[in-house]
Amino acid sequence: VDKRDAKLSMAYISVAFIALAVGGLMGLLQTLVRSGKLELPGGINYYEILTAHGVLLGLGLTTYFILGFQFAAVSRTSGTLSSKARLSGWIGFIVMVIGTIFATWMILTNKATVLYTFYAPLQAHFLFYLGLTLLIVGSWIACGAMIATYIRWRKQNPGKPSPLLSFMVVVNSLLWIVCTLGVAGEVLFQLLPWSLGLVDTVNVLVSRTLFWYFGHPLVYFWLLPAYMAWYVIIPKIIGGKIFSDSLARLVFILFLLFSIPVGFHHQLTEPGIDASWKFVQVVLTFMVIIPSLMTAFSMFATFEMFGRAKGATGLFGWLKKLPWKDARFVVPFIGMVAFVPAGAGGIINASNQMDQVVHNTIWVTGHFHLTVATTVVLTFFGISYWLIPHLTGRVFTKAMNRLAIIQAVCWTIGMAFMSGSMHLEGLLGAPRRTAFTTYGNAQQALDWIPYQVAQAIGGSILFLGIVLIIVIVLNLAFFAPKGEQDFPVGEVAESAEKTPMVLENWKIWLTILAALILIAYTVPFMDMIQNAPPGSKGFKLW
Ligand code: HAS
Repeated sequence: VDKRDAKLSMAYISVAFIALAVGGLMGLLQTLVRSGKLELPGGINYYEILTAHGVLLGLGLTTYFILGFQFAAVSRTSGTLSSKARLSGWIGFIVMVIGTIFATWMILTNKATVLYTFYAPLQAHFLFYLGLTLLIVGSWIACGAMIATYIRWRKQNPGKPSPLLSFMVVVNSLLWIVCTLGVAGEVLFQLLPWSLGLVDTVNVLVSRTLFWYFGHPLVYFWLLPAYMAWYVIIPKIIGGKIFSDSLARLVFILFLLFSIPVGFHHQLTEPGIDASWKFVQVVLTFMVIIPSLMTAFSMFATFEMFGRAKGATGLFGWLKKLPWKDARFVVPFIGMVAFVPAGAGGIINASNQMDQVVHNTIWVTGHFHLTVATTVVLTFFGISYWLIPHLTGRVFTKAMNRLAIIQAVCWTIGMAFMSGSMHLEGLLGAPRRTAFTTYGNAQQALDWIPYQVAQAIGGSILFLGIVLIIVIVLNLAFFAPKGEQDFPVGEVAESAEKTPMVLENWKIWLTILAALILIAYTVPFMDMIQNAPPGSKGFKLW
């Protein structure tokens, strides 16, 4: 990666790790408070730190890391950014940082204690919403710069399939732009005017629906960069080949199509949405599971092909041939393994009847600590181990490699305790998002306490994991020996079929995407506006 692009990429990644350090500390405090082992000093309230934890990690760490990684990926595979694209990258970054400062300031002063899902009826100070708007606008500018670099490559190489990693970045950027339109609409037309006192009421159902139109694809915006690493980077690290370029592209296109029109699966218990529309979106949710199953297949194929080429025999002999001492492989691999139960949990959530049991219980919190906080985050750590030294002109030493494996083991044990007990406690009916209470010593609530203590133990082990990753990142950024660290990009296996160009025909995919969104949302949205509660004003949006 060109040095100037490396600086840009590092700027984003640095903010991501600052968000991890602060957000992680909030997480530790939270598990201790919830288990009844700690009372927060100075009148700080539990929901304030819960909001800080969710926003800094769910929206801050992820978005900054992803954009930093994607800039490096585009620069590495589609060529050095043009000066205009790089400038846009920096403008996007500055706008995002200003937005993040506003939002964090409001949260830390208890003026935006609205949780990371921030939809109505909880209301925040308008500066919080302004901050979020800037965060989104900044990210659009950044994504625009990446897409422009891809377009330049395609113009220079007519008729050829683009580099796989750049293609994937474009899909994820498009997914992000289309899904953030929903939350931008919610913030601009509902939350900002409401927080400024320009309107008295807002339609809560519309607010929640616009949020979840964004909120579900958001989780795939987190997941796809991890998949980029699994498909393109991991094969090179292990010394193997990408199983199929076409399959990888098809998987990404399926995510683009099916990750957006599914927000209702977060609203299955929501009154005001007709059951038949929920059914339609649940069917689409099951469609979005398919590309993950294809990914599992593809990963197994890559590993098996590699192992057999190295002479492995028997059903699972190839497992022994994988580089178990290389943190760049092992850490994301643990993430992959975690995604097996995590994905199964997602399928449970998506099933209407079973969701009635787990919805709004701490099971859901357990689900997303396995998906985003284990699968995705461990893969991001695995990426950092080669990306940061690559960008800073240093090397990932053997000592750091050892520490990275210890870090991952620590993370896995901590998360097993924390997320495992969250799942079990959820099945016993414990609600999510509540501070410590025994509900007047009700027996059911007393039965939850051992699980909450287990969560606190897991949370403390995880915090040790955060300290270790910060030590490693600081080492890679400032102290590791100078040298050259490779940015690994895999090659496609000779046996793979030629990539059909239709996979890069954006007109087709964006048209289908628009049609799916319109089918899934138009009628229910009209219902929500027509049936708006009495007292609603204007376009009945508020
Ligand atoms: Fe989810 C709630 C359904 C995936 C994140 N989810 C959430 C929330 C978050 C979140 C943050 O339908 C909470 C939102 C809130 O605050 O309210 N989720 C799904 C489904 C999937 C899914 C169907 N979720 C994710 C991912 C996330 C994420 C990914 C973050 C990155 N989720 C739901 C639903 C709810 C929900 C409902 C709402 C619940 C409610 O009531 O509120 C699917 O995409 C999952 C498919 C995945 C698989 C796994 C494939 C396995 C692979 C690994 C291969 C392993 C290898 C190595 C090769 C089918 C690819 C193995 C080696 C060995 C040796 C074993």
